[in-house]
Amino acid sequence: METNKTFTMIKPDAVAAGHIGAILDQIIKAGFTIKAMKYTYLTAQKAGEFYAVHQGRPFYNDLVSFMSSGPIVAAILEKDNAVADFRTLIGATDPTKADEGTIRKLFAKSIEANAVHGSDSDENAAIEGSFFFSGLEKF
Ligand code: RTP
Ligand code: MG
Repeated sequence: METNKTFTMIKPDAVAAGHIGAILDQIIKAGFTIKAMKYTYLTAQKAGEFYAVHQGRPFYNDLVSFMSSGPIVAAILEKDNAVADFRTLIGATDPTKADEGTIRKLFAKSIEANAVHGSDSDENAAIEGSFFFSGLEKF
């Protein structure tokens, strides 16, 4: 299991608000290397599969429609301690609880439209990266 990679999405709210460049800038300045990246779109079915772990939670249906409401940027990132360091960089799920200077504090609109996704474990980072990228696209 690799411990130096994580997976992220810039979510539809942040793409629509024109924050792709500013968010990538923060990610790179924090020491992450972009290993793979694409500008793409999740259908409701694909969003449902991606967030299947949350099926049954009260926010699941809204989350699926939000995540399929517009284009996203998906990327695999590399850094020592990538999963934990990236979650520190993005801040708490609820932007009102996120630390100053974090990506969600700066760019998130709400607990749902919270600008970015970050994997929560090395195992999920590998699963989520493979959801979007083939072996050929990962180097
Ligand atoms: P993510 O998976 O997107 O990186 O976010 P996270 O770990 O911080 O939060 P998680 O608990 O995994 O929730 C996934 C996403 O669902 C939306 N959410 N909405 N309305 C709500 O109470 C609520 N709670 C979560 C957010 O978009 C959250 O990032
Ligand atoms: Mg999560």
